[in-house]
Amino acid sequence: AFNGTWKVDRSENYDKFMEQMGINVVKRKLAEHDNLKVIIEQNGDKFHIKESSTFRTKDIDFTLGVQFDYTLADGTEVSGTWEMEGDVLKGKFARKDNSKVLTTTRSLVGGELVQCYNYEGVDAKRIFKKQ
Ligand code: MYR
Repeated sequence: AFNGTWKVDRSENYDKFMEQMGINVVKRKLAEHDNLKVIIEQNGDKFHIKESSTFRTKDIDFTLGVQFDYTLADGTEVSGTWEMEGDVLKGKFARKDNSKVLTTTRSLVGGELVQCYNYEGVDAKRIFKKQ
């Protein structure tokens, strides 16, 4: 169901979220227009994701419930897991620099992919349209 090519369409409170993450204003302005695209391929418990944006392109492989490392576009390193709860993907990732936790979910809402983020009390959303 998550399979496909998803392009970011709009974001909610993403600037505040990035600010809470400690990202400076210059990078936040660039990140606002990052043209993020994620290609998701799910096979059972295994996911392959191709991420591309104005910052980089990156291939990510993970298995539900199995811890993996990931580096955010600004260089912040995290480690954590994705799990499936019903129709919702729930991710929990700890930053390696301060061990604080970023939680994120992916769900399908009205044909759009909605990714929610939380870090230290600040919530944000990015909404993707299928290509
Ligand atoms: C993936 O499934 O796409 C790879 C793993 C994602 C890990 C957590 C993603 C959080 C991204 C937050 C970006 C915020 C930039 C401050």
